[in-house]
Amino acid sequence: MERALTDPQEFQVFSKKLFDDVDTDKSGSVNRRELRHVLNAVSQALGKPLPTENEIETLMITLDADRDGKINFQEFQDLAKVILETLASK
Ligand SMILES: [Ca+2]
Repeated sequence: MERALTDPQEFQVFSKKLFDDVDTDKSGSVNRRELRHVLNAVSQALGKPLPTENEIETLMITLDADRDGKINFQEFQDLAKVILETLASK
């Protein structure tokens, strides 16, 4: 998985797979419920406290560059990068 940090092609594969996993209703975008779900899973994997609703809201606003209330694949890649770096540095 660490290769995805340095290899853009590997990163594409990693982020696409993660996006598909997170987008459980296969709508093509990630809503707040799905975002909360993945953040909870990552927090649990790291043994950290679960994110608060405020933190989820803030992240949602930060990621949602086109302000349509959903995170599309383009927008999701920023989060995928953070998740990858976090898990890799564990
Ligand atoms: Ca969006």
